[in-house]
Amino acid sequence: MTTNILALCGGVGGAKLALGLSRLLKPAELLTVVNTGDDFRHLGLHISPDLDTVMYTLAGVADPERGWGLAGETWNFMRALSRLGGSDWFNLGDQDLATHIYRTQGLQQGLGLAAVTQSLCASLGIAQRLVPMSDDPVQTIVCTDQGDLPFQDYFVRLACRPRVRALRYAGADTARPHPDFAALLGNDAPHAVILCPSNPFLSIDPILSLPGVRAGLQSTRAPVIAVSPIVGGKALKGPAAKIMAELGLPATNLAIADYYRDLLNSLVIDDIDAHEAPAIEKLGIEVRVVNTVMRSLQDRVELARRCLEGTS
Ligand code: FO1
Repeated sequence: MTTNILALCGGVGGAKLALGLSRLLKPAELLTVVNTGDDFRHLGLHISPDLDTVMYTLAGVADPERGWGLAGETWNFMRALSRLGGSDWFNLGDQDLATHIYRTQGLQQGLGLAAVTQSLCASLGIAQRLVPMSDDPVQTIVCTDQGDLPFQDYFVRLACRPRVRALRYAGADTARPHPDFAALLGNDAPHAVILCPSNPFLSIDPILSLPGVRAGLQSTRAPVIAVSPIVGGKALKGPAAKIMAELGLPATNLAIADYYRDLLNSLVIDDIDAHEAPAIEKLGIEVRVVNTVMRSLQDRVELARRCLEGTS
């Protein structure tokens, strides 16, 4: 199979670009690798939030306001659980529950996460190839002023309030990248690698921490193109800018470029940040100035088209 484009992505922002790419490329031409550092076990279920978000987005069933979960969701289960005094800080919608139960059952039967994801994608009518970064567990741990926190505790339960000091990805040193992903890091290089506009620390770094991934991307002959998640000094969604400040980095595209410097050929930044282009180019990174704020499907497709420019 010829994979022309390898996309690495996390949740909401990454999913939007993955959707744009999927409208321009044939299913066989695109491999989307999704972060699983956010995965956790909750109420006995295996939850894979970023896989869910990308799947639901590609299937056209994601909730457009929240970005995660299903459109038209109902919350009877959560209300009932709450009345019983059960754990109600992480919201599992009535329909969404089916995904988590199906996944958990598949894993219990000995299927890997990639196989269960493939089956879920087929049921949702998704033709694009979507794989978890690894079948092996990796857990993003946020080291904060309130101690080391599992990702969803930091992100949802504590609403990203604790100050971040560092991040680590437990299990990443031994987790094996999905074989289709690993193949593209060797001789079978794609025409381009796209780092979606996902949080570098929470979504892309867990993928880069897997054995051989960073080195593979450093030495690949494919151009590596990142879409910056920072627009006008802020993250469009999520805590990227807050975390950058807490880690002593300015919330600028230049800081993003510098952070990915060892990997990057091109950085895609928003029109509003055009003034940053010369400083980024001084790092030896090509800059593409475009609209990166994806409000409509047309915005997603157009951003994907600009990412693919020059790749064939
Ligand atoms: N995000 C929230 O902010 N609150 C929630 O209660 C929540 C529930 C949830 C359930 C299933 C799922 O697939 C995702 C869910 N998310 C929720 C999103 C998720 O925690 C984050 O957006 C990602 O982990 C960050 O990319």
